[in-house]
Amino acid sequence: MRLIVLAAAALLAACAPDQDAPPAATSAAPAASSAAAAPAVTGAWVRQVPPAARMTAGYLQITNPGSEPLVIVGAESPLFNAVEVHGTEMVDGMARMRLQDSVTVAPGDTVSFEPGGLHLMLMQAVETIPSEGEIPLALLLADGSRIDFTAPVGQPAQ
Ligand SMILES: [Cu+2]
Repeated sequence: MRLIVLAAAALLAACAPDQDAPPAATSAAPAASSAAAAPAVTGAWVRQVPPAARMTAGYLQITNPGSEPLVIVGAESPLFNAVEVHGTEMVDGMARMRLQDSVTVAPGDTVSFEPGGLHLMLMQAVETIPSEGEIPLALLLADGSRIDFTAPVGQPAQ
């Protein structure tokens, strides 16, 4: 398991400077062929909302370094009783959000959850949604595994 973690860290070193992989690992070329390389969430954030709000949205990028499609079938957070994966589509000139049964990340691909597109809909907040700090989240995968991560509360980049 340690080897797999190091392989993923090497692949993602460019966007995850806090990984503790030794510098030599960046030259580990065979890592790309590892079928079990761990998927990685980067750039996650949750939209800051007024104290009375009971829902908000989460955004992230997810990279699939493996050789099999990565299928996201849901998400969850201990701070929300309901979390859904939503897409956004234009209907008669209006942006409508739509529940996604699944989102597939092809091998070697990165999928972005971003304002105006895919997002995690965080609903039924258990308590007041924090206006700062980090929100714990998890992506649930079709194979029964999960990817845990935290997302800082903030505003979209200008
Ligand atoms: Cu939504």
